Amino acid sequence: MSSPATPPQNPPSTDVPPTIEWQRKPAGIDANLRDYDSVASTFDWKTVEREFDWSWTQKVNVVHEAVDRHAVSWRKNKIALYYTDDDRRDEKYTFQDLKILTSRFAHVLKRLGVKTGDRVGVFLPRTPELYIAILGINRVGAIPVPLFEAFMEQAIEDRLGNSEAVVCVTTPALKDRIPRAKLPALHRLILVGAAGESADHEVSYEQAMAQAPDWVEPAWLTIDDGLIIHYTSGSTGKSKGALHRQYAMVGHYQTSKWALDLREDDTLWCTADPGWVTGTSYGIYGPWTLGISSVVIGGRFDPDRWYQTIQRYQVTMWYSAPTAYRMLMSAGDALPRQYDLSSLRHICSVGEPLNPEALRWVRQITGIAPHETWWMTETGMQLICNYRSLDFPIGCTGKPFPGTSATVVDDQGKELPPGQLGNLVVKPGWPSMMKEIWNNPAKYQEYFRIPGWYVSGDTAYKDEHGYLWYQGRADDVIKTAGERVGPFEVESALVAHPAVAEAGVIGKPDEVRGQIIKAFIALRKGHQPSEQLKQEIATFVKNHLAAHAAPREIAFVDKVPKTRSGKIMRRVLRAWDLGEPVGDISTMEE
Ligand code: 6R9
Repeated sequence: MSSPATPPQNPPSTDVPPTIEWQRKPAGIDANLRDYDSVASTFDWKTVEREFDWSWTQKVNVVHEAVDRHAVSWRKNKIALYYTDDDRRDEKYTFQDLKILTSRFAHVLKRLGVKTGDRVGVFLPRTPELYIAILGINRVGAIPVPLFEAFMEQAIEDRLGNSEAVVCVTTPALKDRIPRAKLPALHRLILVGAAGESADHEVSYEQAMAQAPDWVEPAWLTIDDGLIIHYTSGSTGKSKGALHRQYAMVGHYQTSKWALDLREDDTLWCTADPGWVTGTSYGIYGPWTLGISSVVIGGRFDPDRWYQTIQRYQVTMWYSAPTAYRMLMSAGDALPRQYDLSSLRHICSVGEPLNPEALRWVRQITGIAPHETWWMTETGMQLICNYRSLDFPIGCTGKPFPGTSATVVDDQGKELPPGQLGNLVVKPGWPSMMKEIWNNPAKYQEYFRIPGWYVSGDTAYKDEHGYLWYQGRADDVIKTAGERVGPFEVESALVAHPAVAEAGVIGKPDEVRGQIIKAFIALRKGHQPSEQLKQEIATFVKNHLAAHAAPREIAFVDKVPKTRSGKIMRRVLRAWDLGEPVGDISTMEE
């Protein structure tokens, strides 16, 4: 591989180059993780296991650790979840409330015959019912399959079909996107907010919950049993289901403690939707196994509401994504000044690299520098982070979480010296590592193609102080507004449009969204390029796959460049986009 675009940076004490700024830890810091270096050299995950009741009862279920044990402790009346949609709903749920509601929901599932190990789809807007459903599914030992609210029919069919979900929890507004005729395993829908009687094979959530008892004992599992499946995208093929096991809670718990630095009196606002892994690892399992209060807001992104949320709930720990920080930044400096943001004591960022400009801006308006956390759907938990108790060079991704070992290697697995760009890899065996790719052992094996390592698909280098610097993806996976999109899924949706003969999709760099989706399209005979057709094609993808997966830019081309074996040469598309020379195209067809 070539050398990195940005050279590694120098130490803080000597020869600080003008381009690098060190973020100093706050004076008198009292972080949960006090001394990174000494902890990182001695830490043993076994010590964390002791924080869970199952370590001595041998009876495992995340709902016991995240809800039930708090409901019989002094945390019984502590607020677990604050919820508002600023419109119709404004609610609070204690740990005791969650115990009752997730018990009732577990009962509803049991009555429908849902058993340990079954998969249950959760296709809901961000409401309390989404959280209750996920933990209710966990209570019966079944495996939740969250489906992002914006998904359309094709995306739903792929995910519910692959997981062979037996039940799906949804709403009357969303249910038409579930193609039941194509999903033979799916025998019931549970509808939240259905008015009146439900149709055949449909159960009213409200009616069923009203008749259910307040206590259902969790199904007792082992640490290797399923916790959740999150579907995610690769550069080839359809989305794949990363199955996590119950033991992942050990990783969620400890990273919430040391990277998010959560404490008893914190109020966490993790802005991610549980349709994505951040919304469950750090919106459910991490904070609640720790017994922390969490804020959730429904509805669309709106800068005013976001600041309002911090002020109203006195949010102390804010976990969000670079695109959100950049969108707030583009809404201007005057707006945040109208709010009291002084409750904040820690901020973290995830999903894409946080550019120094956005970091500095957040620091300027809140007084706190966002700390990077790097991880993936497949890793289940944060693996490379900046920590409150550690200085860090602005722009770096951070250091490996204690007890894990992320590093940079060449294609043979040899560790590279500082400054050399290579594959970002992790030594397998951290607690939240995915257990399998659902129904696809071959895909799972691909992650371990460099012997001895989990291969992330990202490229990075290490500097001489041990900080890792994310540099990009080694494959064609797109991150747009923090959401991971596989080009193949978008291309498949595009070619389903009657005017499209061939399509190739890339991520194009974008100042706010990190990347946007750009499609190169060759039209079928008889179709003429036009702005109107571009609109029509983009809308088609929006309606079939998801709004965030629709191309924001379309270019019409005579032919989409392919290798002789028919693989789309996205490298050539990227060069076309930048107006750069295409390089070696000797493998191109004709
Ligand atoms: C949690 C999540 C994973 C990919 C990952 C990388 C990118 C995530 C990042 C980051 C730079 C960070 N990514 N965190 N890149 N800095 N702090 O985002 O999971 O949706 O599976 O995406 O996101 O490219 O490989 P997921």
